[in-house]
Amino acid sequence: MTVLDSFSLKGKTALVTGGCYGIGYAIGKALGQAGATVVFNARNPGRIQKALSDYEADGIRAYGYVCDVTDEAAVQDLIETIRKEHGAADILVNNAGIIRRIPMCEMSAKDFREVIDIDLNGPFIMAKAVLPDMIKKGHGKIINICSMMSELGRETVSAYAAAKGGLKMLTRNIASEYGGYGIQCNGIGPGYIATPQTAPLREPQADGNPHPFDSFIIGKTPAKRWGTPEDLMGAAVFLASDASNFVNGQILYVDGGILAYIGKQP
Ligand code: NAP
Ligand code: GCO
Repeated sequence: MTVLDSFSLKGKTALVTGGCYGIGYAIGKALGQAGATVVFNARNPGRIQKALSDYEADGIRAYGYVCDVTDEAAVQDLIETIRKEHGAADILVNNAGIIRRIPMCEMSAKDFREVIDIDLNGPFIMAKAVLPDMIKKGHGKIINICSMMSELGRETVSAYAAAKGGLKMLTRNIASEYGGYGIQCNGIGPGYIATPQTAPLREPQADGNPHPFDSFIIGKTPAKRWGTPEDLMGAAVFLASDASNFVNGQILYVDGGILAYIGKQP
């Protein structure tokens, strides 16, 4: 086997949560291109149908299911369906997530709980559902999509940062608790990526000037650009494949250098 063979996902079943568009779609496409059978879930049936057409157009064999990652019974049904129809998931990518940008003192506990539920409880529920099959098989890959906010705070994203910080530690704990079963759990920490989730931060102003946050991020990123979902594809294939069998509990930041850079003197 050559080192390139170790990146192959042929014969593997990969489950990507929130795999309809954005980062999840790019990761699903990458795992499919590497040979995996791609299964994905989301809440919106119309978006799932659109994504199935997109995967087909991209030459990827994919299967989509309506399932909310916070609904434990629905998740158990999903995992059983995948096991029956495609074989137990070998790879889980916990990608599904939301954000609420509200100053903390104005944020309701309901809003805070909803973000924590989807962004942290959801990955727990999904990982707990796939681990028994991975333990039986003696191998498995769990990839949690973390964030700059796993390491940094900023105004208005208290719930999201708390969730993504927790997700970093959930990643390390799964790695610690199940590494002995041939299972690796790692994270990908994207920088600022151009997707629907960050569209409000990039919309040009009424006078045609760039959004101040757009300019801020480009200034804070050594690469001097926003990332694209495609920038994450290689990291996803690496962490989903045998090439990373001795990598466990790590967060791989794909951020154009933001976390390394203090920023330019004004
Ligand atoms: P996005 O464009 O908002 O897409 C989110 C996806 O998650 C959608 O497919 C959505 O579909 C699904 N989803 C949301 N809640 C769900 C639930 N309860 N159950 C199942 N699916 C659910 O987000 P994105 O920018 O691609 O980000 C994807 C992940 O990367 C998120 O975890 C995000 O926090 C993280 N991230 C993003 C960036 C960035 O700059 N964009 C950077 C770092 C990390 P439905 O609404 O149909 O369910
Ligand atoms: C924000 C952004 C970020 C990105 C991402 C950065 O409002 O600051 O949405 O949180 O989504 O998580 O890594």
